[in-house]
Order: sequence, then C-alpha cells, then structure tokens
Amino acid sequence: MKKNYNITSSDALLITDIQKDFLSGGALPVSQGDTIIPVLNEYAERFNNAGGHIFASRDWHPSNHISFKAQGGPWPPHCVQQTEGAEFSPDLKLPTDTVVISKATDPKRESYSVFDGTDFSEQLKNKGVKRLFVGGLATDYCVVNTVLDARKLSYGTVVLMDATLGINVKPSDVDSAIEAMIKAGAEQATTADFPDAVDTLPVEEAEADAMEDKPSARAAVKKKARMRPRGSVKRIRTERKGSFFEIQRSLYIHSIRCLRKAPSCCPRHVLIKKKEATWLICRFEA
Ligand code: VGL
Ligand code: ZN
Repeated sequence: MKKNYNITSSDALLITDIQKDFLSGGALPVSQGDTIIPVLNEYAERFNNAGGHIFASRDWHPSNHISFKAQGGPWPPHCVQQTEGAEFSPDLKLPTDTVVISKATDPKRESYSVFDGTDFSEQLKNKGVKRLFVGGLATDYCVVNTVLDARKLSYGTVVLMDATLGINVKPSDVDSAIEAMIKAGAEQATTADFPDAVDTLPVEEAEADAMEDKPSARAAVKKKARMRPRGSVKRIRTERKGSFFEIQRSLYIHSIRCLRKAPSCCPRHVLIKKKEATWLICRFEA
C-alpha cells in the first residue's frame, strides 16, 4: 500500500556518497550507480520544496587511509580528499542549502556510517529532525551502517529503495544489508510512496504584492491562470499573507471552499513552509 509520506521540516534526506570514484569510470565504481542520480535529484527537489533538510555525505579519506590495500585494507584508493575522484557527481543537483558531511577522515579508522566521527547527529538534533530518509551508495556499506546507527539513535528511518545500490563483494551482501535494516526497524520506500509530484510554481514576490493591494492585478493574474492549458497535471494554489489565487482554474472552486474551512481541510492538501511564504499545494482536480 502507498505510504504517502508527508515531508515537513522535521524530516531530512541523506544522499550518501554520490562521488565520482563510486560511479562509472571511478576507482571503486558501484555497478549501475549512475542510474540512481536522477532519482536522488527528484527526492532532493521534493524535500527542498517541502521544507525538509538535505544532507549529502562524502567519503573523504586521507591518502594513507587504513581501508586502502597499501595499508592492508580491502579497497583500492578512492575518494581521497581534494582529488577529482572525491568530488560529487556533476549530475547530482544539490539544493543550495545542502549540508555536506565528510566521513572516514581519520587515517587509522574505517567509518562507513555517516554518524561515525562526524557532527551529523548534532546537526540533526539542532534542526529538529525526527525522521531520516536515506539513499545513495553503497547499500551494503555506508547506507546500512548509517541506517543501523539512525535506528540506534531512535530516528524514524526510511530506506529509499529506488535510490540506493550496493557493491555486493559477496552476491548476497545487499540482501543481507536490507534484511538487517528492516530487522532494526527501518522502513522501505520508493518514489511511489510519496504524494504525486507537483509542480511548485514560484510566485513572484512582486506579483503577490500587487495582488494584495490591487484588485485589477488580481484579476489579471486570474485571467492568465484561466488561459493556462488544462490537462491532467496536478496544480497548485498559493497563499501569501492571507491572499490566495489559483494557478489552474479546475482547482479554484474546490480550493476556495476548502480554504474557507481550514487550509488543511482535506487529505489532498498539504501545507509547506518555504522562507516566509506558506504554500498551499492542492493535489485535487475538480
Ligand atoms: C564505502 C566502500 C568504501 C561507502 C566507502 O561509503 O559505502 N564503501 N568506502
Ligand atoms: Zn571509503
């Protein structure tokens, strides 16, 4: 059954290790790793629009890290600080206020979990995060260890199954990792478990201001809205300082009726806070 996660400011998305060395052509590529990048981009946009917090971790090793073969470890050198391989993929679209967490920086210690030896836990606490959604690379190393730590710290924890892939040194490693995460109380979800994607059309500040004091401007915006093509696309209403206007006419009657009662009067309405403005997004089509 669809879970319909409602993302708020007490939620965070963690995008783990989408770095060149873990992608095709890198030093330790995860097979098909590149294919999850567009999915992660979509999650990032969704969380950003909904006022959720976004974190991106990076494996950030010194050149003599204990996990490297020359030091007796299992891996070829990868994600060495300040090298190209440690860079995030140029295809990854991180919102501007994404918080980057660097991990496994101690030469003498392997740390797969983003919680290990970082200030991640403190950052989550400071931001009031209660629930963590995790995607990225690699399911059987960074992701599983991070998720198990998140559960130990009692975070609601959701593994984004369509946005994570593993290394499978042993072919059963990813399966075992998933089993361990579920056993620890993590949920599994995919994009289909979130409300339908909505286009958040930003309201120009000027346009919204004009509407507040000038009924004629309001009429012009409404006329423009009426001229938008109809179609099956779910559309939006916005609310700013108590003034509303519709983006698509098919929503208008329903939404006005709704708003008179309460902004969250039906399950298809979600309120999200973004900067000072409150956006009311309606997924209802009249
Ligand atoms: C990772 C292998 C080596 C990870 C880091 O973060 O998943 N995997 N180093
Ligand atoms: Zn590493």
